[in-house]
Amino acid sequence: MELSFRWYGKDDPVTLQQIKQIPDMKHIVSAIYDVPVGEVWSSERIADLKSTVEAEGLKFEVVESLPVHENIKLGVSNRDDLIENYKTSLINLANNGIKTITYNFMPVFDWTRSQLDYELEDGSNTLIYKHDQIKDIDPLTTDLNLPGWDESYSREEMNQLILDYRETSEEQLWENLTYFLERVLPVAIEHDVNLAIHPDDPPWPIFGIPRIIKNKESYERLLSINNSKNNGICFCTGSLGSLAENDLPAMIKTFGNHIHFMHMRNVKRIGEYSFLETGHLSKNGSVDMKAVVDALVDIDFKGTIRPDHGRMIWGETGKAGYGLYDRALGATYINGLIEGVRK
Ligand code: CS2
Ligand code: MN
Repeated sequence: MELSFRWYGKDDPVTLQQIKQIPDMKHIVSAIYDVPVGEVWSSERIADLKSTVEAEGLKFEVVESLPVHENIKLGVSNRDDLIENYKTSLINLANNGIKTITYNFMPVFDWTRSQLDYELEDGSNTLIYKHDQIKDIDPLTTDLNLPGWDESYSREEMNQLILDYRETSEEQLWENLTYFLERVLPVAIEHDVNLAIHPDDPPWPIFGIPRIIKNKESYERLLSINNSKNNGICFCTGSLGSLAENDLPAMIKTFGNHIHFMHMRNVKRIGEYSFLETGHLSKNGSVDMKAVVDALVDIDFKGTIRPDHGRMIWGETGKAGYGLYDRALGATYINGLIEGVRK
């Protein structure tokens, strides 16, 4: 298992030069952010990103994320064309040495929080999700915008999407994911690229919209679509850990060779369907991070790990959850756990 760091490209206030100074940092995880969702990532653009990363002595083998267009998730109109484009991007990525492609099947909203700068006792700021606050928000009338969400939709388009998803059942969403995987996976297998689905965050329905990648049963169903190791998982301890029923080490052992990418972060559950993001240490939150690493060593995990969201500390400003300092501390903590568990 090797350590990686998410980098948002040349506009990211965190630089590759800073990232490579984190002890034992080996990979950059990134994406092409200025190609609209649904269009093809050209081989030239991928090669360009790769050489930028490699010029700093880092590897680029994991993409996060190659986004799935809403029409594929909704299963409407031009989904076949969009799936063709997805396959072309996948082949272009494979030809450039990419081994793992992260994606998610979250309707409209990627990760969702009620506040991005909640102040912890030590004065740091963090992301928090309080269900009673989210419940009171009507996304049709409130201007919601969180980092990580696709900003290209107009208000009208967004509202239409929300209404369409409210008409979509969980079952329908599963059928649409199945339809997508049945077409994309053969190409992934042929080019030996791993797909890695990120769990829904939070792993329960929000705004009256279904969410399907939440727990052990979700992964069982995912693998029942196709049991090839290329039908893979991006295992996010923070997303999955916000649901108390999820026994993370047991899930890692069960789904072992399907896990290609680990997101390591801790969350503290603060009542039903509510949590805040803490520092990475086990003692800071509800996730036993050491037990997670134990399980990874146990399955002889060969994939890539990254520290996931960090708090904003030491006065750092920037993209909430994606500053340098706390994620670097997280990386170092993960290194320590791996060394300790292995010895
Ligand atoms: C989030 C997401 O937990 C996370 O990693 O920051 O943005 C996630 O990276 C994407 O949903 C993966 O597709
Ligand atoms: Mn994650």
